[in-house]
Amino acid sequence: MNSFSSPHQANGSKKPEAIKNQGRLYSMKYCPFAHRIRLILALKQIPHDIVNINLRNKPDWYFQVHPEGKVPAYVDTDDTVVTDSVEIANYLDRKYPAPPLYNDETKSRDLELLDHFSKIIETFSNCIHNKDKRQFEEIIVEAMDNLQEFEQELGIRKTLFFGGNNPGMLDILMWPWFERAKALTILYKQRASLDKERFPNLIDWLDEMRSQWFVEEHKCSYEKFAKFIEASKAGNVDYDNI
Ligand SMILES: N[C@@H](CCC(=O)N[C@@H](CS)C(=O)NCC(=O)O)C(=O)O
Repeated sequence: MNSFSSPHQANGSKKPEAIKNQGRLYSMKYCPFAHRIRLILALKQIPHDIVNINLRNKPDWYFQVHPEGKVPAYVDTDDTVVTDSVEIANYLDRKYPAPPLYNDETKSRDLELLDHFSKIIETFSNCIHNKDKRQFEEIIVEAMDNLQEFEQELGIRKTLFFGGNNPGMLDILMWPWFERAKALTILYKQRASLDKERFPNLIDWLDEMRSQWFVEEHKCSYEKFAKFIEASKAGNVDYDNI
């Protein structure tokens, strides 16, 4: 069951049996943090199954896997449990080095940029949860300013991806938010897009990322993501039927 559409387990469900010689990702279909790990598992072709968790009605047994009941969590074949998407991503990269997702020259800058990207994640999350009370235009101006550094970095590296000729760790860890970004225009009923003059490198990057096989395989439509957010706010999210 490595389908990312496997039914979301709710309280009262029985914990699915582990499969021999396969790691397990605990996920939720629309979670961008879990999406990061699905991309890495796919790219590195790591044998695994996916168990989705109903985050509104978590199974009791899930708290033995992740004490806070969050996704993603990864349980390895030797029962090692790793939580937090960046930790899991680095764990998998160490254990399955092919293809490599960091290179020595850019690793420290990648980690710095990843840290700066958390500001964009925070802005996105505040927007979808209605915690940012500013006008949409004002939020977008700030987000674009924060993206400028990423545009410049691609210009300095002169490569299609932050990872070079192929997507690397930074590309993958940022992608889920770019794929969901247009959901904001549905939720706020206002248009926003990257300006061609200001963000030529990032626009090319988006096109290239979108056409990677492992990205296509795990595509999360922004329309469905917006529906998921609206249903979550209304308190009637049905994870398996959006
Ligand atoms: N820092 C964590 C964040 C994970 C996270 O916030 N996951 C959300 C779903 S997208 C979650 O599990 N929410 C349920 C909860 O907080 O109870 C990571 O990178 O894995």
